Amino acid sequence: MRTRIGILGAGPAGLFLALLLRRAGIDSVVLESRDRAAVEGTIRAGVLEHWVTELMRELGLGERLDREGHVHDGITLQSHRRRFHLDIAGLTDGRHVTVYPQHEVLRDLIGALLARGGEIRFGISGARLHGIDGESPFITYREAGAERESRLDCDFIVGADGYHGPSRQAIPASLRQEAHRLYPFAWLGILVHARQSWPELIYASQGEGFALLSTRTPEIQRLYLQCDPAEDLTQWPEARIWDQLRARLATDDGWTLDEGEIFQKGIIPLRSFVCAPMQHGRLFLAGDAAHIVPPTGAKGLNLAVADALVLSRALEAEARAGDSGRLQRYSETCLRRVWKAQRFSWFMTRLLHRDPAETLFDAQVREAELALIRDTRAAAVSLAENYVGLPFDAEA
Ligand code: RFL
Ligand code: PHB
Repeated sequence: MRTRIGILGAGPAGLFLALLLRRAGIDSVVLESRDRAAVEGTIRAGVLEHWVTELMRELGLGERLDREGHVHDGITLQSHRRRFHLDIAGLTDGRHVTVYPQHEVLRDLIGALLARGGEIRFGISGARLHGIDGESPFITYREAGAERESRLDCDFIVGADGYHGPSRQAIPASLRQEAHRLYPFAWLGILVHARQSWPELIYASQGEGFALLSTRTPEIQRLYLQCDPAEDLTQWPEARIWDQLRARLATDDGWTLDEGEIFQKGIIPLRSFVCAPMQHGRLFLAGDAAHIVPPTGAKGLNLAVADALVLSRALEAEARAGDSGRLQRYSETCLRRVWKAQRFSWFMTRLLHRDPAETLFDAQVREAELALIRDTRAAAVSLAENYVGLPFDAEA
């Protein structure tokens, strides 16, 4: 089989890219190891930056988003049993974020791509990248249930296969620089059948640490709490989860948390990671394959879309006018945004979590930082602009 762009991975990065290329009349094939139901059913991110929702509408993906997505003009921050509202729209000329789950975005993308004649091979295995240093790269893999290997020849390969995928390793280790940070805490995330307890997301830092109250639908809520990364779910019976959530979200004004049946739970490690460069020869990495942020800033999915947009523009310039300048600058262009998102995600994580080794001094500085955001316009604007999504560089 032959195509212009071979894309490994049908996550947000790979699918946004494939749809953007389709709009530009550039053929691609997406190879995905999981089946379609698994891709469309995995619970992950929830918050879309303002420009991502605009891009979705521009791509004809606005209908369900506008019907089922929840627009949030602000977020609530909490510590010492007191809450304050950060007026994101007021601080950013009317921009907002939308809570619309990642798996719904993926359902919309897959539906649109297939309806427009795009090609996705689900359930493939054993993908290997070849010839990225030369003119004729290709991917070998096995179709679901097939005995013989298949081969996808292409002009360029895009590694959009997430943090654990094989693409990044195809860049020689001697040419790859990897920056890591691990955190001494993880998140326990649950999905609950309950009504919304508060009109916006609450980021709380109280008692034994961080808690986040988010939503999915009017009947389903998403909550997270900081836990020890060495713990597993057996150490978190439901009573302990609710005790901790109640304690970390408690206020003095009579507010109560709407509780309900927990129907999904998991523990998520927190890490920061950047691989540079994000390209080598005819291979381009996009999304989590090249960078991971801790979820506190809600940036991971949005960064994956940003990479896809930059790469689609670069591939279009190359296809239309033979101009490969943007492709050559792809990594440099993306990494400028990536590092700003890394800084913000690290800042939010440090601000809101209790490090087990935290001293009284560290705790007081965190408290002062929160007070600064509450009381100072400059600090509030900085948080709001980063949370809602930074503008793109002109050249991107
Ligand atoms: P993905 O989504 O991991 O997709 C990669 C795809 O590649 C496939 N794959 C392979 N296919 C073929 N052959 C192989 N060898 C393959 N190996 C892997 C995988 O099956 C998969 O389908 O990466 P992508 O596209 O870069 O997208 C990244 C985002 O998914 C991720 O950054 C976000 O989910 C992070 N994140 C959040 N981001 C936000 O912007 N806002 C949020 O509110 C937010 N909340 C979150 C999050 C991530 C979380 N978890 C679970 C890590 C909340 C959580 C709890
Ligand atoms: C979510 O709703 O899953 C969510 C919201 C905000 C975050 C991370 C995750 O920062």
